[in-house]
Amino acid sequence: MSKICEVKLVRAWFSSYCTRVELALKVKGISYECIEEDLRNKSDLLLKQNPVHKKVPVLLHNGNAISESLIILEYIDECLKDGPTLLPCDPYQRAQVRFWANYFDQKYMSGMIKILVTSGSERDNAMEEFCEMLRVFEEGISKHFSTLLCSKDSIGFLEIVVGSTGCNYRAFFEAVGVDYPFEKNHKYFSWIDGLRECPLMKETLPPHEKLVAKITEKFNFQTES
Ligand SMILES: N[C@@H](CCC(=O)N[C@@H](CS)C(=O)NCC(=O)O)C(=O)O
Repeated sequence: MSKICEVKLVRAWFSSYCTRVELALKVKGISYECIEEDLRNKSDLLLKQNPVHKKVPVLLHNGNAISESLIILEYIDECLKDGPTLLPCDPYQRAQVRFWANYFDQKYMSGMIKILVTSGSERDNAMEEFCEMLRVFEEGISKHFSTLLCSKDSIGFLEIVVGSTGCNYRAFFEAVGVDYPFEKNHKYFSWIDGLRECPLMKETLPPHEKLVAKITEKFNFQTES
């Protein structure tokens, strides 16, 4: 980042897109200030700094606003050349990381929401689609990054994108009361469980119980009596 380094993050505590940005800033060793946003009553700051999507996260760097989590991660990586890099140096590896990060970004949350909002056979179908999506992801990353699924120590671009969202899976399934066939995506879930144990992930992910309550409230689940 440039010399006058003022970094602020407009965020919502439960947003995995915001967790991504916080993880990236921490990996790079950049200190930042959080501005918590109430998404039910959006602030003038958010509306002014992200007038197109009106969503968090927004990174404010010396007064310049950057939106969209994947773009923010690349911005952070490019601005601070010293220290660990988030994307690999090799262009082909970098392209693969971007490809699988995009795949996960486009498919994971929409697939998860389909499970949350359906029931009966529709939910069974949604879960099957989700399993298949994760199977393709698992196979793709095993092929391109042979050691990735066994490693939980280094955190780069893909671990940030996948871990920030994927590490919360228990909260989603607990809120909905879903009995998910974890054995079908065994490699993926053991990698995610390992990632969840990284100190940086642990301190940055939203608290489990608070997240379960938020998801339950958002999707209006009835507790079975
Ligand atoms: N593609 C965006 C997604 C960001 C996003 O969906 N943020 C949600 C919070 S998790 C939001 O601000 N929602 C407010 C709204 O939809 O009005 C990114 O990667 O940053």
